[in-house]
Amino acid sequence: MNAVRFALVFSLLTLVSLPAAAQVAIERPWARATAPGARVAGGYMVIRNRGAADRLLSASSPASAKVELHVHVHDNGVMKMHEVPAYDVPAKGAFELKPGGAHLMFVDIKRPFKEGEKVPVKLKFEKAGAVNAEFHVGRLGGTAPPALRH
Ligand SMILES: [Cu+2]
Repeated sequence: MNAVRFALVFSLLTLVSLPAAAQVAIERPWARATAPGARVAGGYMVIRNRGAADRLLSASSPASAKVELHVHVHDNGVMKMHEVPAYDVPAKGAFELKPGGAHLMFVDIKRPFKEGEKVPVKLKFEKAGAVNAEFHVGRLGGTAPPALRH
């Protein structure tokens, strides 16, 4: 391979391996404190995307057996939540997780989430790859939303 071709191939490889993680930023990651005996906790954040469209494929945390991607849907006037395989994060846009909407569901938490603690979460994006975030545990709501009791 001559030098020009090598340079071309090398620059293409460099392009492909650019640190895509820099394209995705996690803003205000937080979780709700949990009531005694609770098995699940909700996590929220804004996924800011400066690059091409991406997808959040999965999440995991040492604080719970698993972390599911949930959305809320209206079902005959009743709010229900269910798991989805991924969240679509639009190009040069954002995807927001918030109470009453999309949220991370920490399932089978290993101990209660206490206000003021931080919960480490590893997020896996289709393009950006692994992104780590620390979820700050906020207040326990006056009453847990019914949707959290599943
Ligand atoms: Cu949920």
